[in-house]
Amino acid sequence: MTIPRSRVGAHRIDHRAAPGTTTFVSSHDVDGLNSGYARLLLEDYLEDPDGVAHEWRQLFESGESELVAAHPGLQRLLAGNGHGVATATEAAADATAAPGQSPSPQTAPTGRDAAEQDETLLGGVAAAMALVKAHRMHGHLAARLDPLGSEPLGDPALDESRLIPPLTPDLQARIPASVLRVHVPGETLREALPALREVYCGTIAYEIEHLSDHAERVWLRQAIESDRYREPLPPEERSALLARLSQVEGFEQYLRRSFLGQKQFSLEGLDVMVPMLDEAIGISASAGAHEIVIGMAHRGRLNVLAHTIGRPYESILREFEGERTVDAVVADPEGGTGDVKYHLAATGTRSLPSGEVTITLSPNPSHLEAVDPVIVGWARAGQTDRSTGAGLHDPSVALPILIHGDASFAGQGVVAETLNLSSLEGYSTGGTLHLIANNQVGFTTDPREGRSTRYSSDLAKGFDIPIIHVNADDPAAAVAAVRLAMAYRQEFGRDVVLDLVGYRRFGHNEQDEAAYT
Ligand SMILES: Cc1ncc(C[n+]2csc(CCOP(=O)(O)OP(=O)(O)O)c2C)c(N)n1
Ligand SMILES: [Mg+2]
Repeated sequence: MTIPRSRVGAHRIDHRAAPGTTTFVSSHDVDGLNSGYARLLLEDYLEDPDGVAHEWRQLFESGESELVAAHPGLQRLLAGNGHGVATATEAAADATAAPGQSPSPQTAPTGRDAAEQDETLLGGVAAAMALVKAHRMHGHLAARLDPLGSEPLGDPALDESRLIPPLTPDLQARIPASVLRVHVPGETLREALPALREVYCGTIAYEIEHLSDHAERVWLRQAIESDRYREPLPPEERSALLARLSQVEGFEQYLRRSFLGQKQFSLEGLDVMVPMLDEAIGISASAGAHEIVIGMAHRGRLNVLAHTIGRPYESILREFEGERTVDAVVADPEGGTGDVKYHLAATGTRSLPSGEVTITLSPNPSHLEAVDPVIVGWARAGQTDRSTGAGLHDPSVALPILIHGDASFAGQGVVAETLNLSSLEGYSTGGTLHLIANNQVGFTTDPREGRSTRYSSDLAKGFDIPIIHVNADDPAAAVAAVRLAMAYRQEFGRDVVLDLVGYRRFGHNEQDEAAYT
C-alpha cells in the first residue's frame, strides 16, 4: 500500500480500507518512509484492534516488522507464530509461571482458551492505556494537596478495578510497562502503577494535558514521571530548608508577640513560600538573571521583605514601633491605616555563586492584582537591550514573579488581562512565574462562594499554561515544584503557575478573630 504523503503524520483519520478495495501492506512500509504513520496506526490499533484496516492489523500481529521488533513489550503481546516472537498466550503463561519454571504442558491454553486470553490481554492493554491517561489528566483530583487533610475528590477513571476488563493484579503483571510509554520505573503495569500513582496523586499534582503544544506535553510528562526535578534533597539541603522555615516562622511569632493586635497579614500556613522564592531566584541567577522583580499583595509581604529582599529586621520593627504612637498614625499620608508597609517598594541584592542579583519588590496599591501588568512590563523592560535601536530581547536576564492571592487570582479581571499578554511577541517575558499563595480563603469568603471553578488557578488553563499544585506542608515537594516550573520556563519560555495550597492560621489579619473569619 502506498500512503499519499499528505496523509503521512495526519492524526485520527479513518484508517479502514475503503469497502471493496484490496490493499497490501509490506513490512517495508512500516520500516521505511512511513514509519511515523505506522506508529500512529499502532496507537489506534492498541486502543481498538478493529479500528485499523485489516492488513495493518495483520501486519502488527505478524511480528514481522522492525517497528514491532523495536517494542519488546509488543513482541511479547502480539502473536508472531513462525517469527520467533512469543504469542500473547505464551507471554501470559510466562508472566504467571514461577521464576525458573516453564509452564506445564497440561495447563498451557490452546485453541479457544488461547484466543480468549489474547483478547483479555489486548483488552487489558487498552484499559491500561486508559488508566495511564486518566492519571495524567485527572490524577490531581485524587492528590493529597490540602494540609488541612480534606479528602480528595478522586475520580472513577483512576480506579483500575472499574475498567473493562478490570485490571486485576494478575492482568497488570502481564502488561509490559514499555507498551504504555510511561517513564516511571517498573517492568510491568503492576510494578509501575504505584509509582504512577505517587507521581500524579501525591503531594504535588499537575494539570498539563490541556496544553495544545505536543512537545510541551511530552516534555512535561517525561520530566514529571522520571522525577528528574524531584530527587530527594541531600541532608545539607534538608537542614538548610528547615533553618529557613524556622526563620520565617520565628520572625512572625516574634512580631505577633511583641506587637499584639497589629496587622501582619501572616504567612503562616504558607511558610514554604520563602524557600520557594529562594529556589526560583537561585535557578534563575545561575541561568544568567541579574534582576528579579516581584509583585505581591499583603499576604506574607513582611516575610518577603525581610528574607527575600533582605531588608534588616530593625527597619521593619521601627515601622511597627512607629505605628504605636497616635501621631504616627494620624500623620500617615495614606490615611492612618497602618498599612503603609504592605504597599511600599524595597530593593535588595543577593550574592550567589553565579554572581550578584538585584531583587525588587515593587510598590503596590490596595487594589488587588493591579500590580500584575506593571511587573510584567518592568521585567520586559529589564530584558530588553535598549542600548541599540534593535531592542534585543533576552528573557534570561530578568525573572518576573507574581504572587497572587487565591481569591484574587480567580476574581480579578486584570489577572486575565495580564495572562493575555504572556505570549504576545511585544509583551512576553519569556515566562512569568506565578505563585498562588493559596490559603483557601479570601478575607471571609470560602472558595465555593468566591469562584465558579474547582481550582483558584483554573483561569490559567485557558491560556495554555501548565499548573503545578503543591501541598504547602511538604517543603521538599514545594521546592521540587519550583525546579520543574523553572525548567519549563527555561525550556519553553512560557508562563507557569504554582498553586501553593496551604491554610491561614491567624485570620485575615491579626485584628480579627481567626475562629470567625
Ligand atoms: C480589588 C480589590 N477588591 C477587594 C479588596 C478588599 N480585600 C482586601 S484583601 C481581600 C481578600 C483577598 O483574598 P485572597 O486573594 O485570597 O488573599 P489573602 O488575603 O487570602 O491572602 C479583599 C477582598 C481589595 N483590596 N482590592
Ligand atoms: Mg486567600
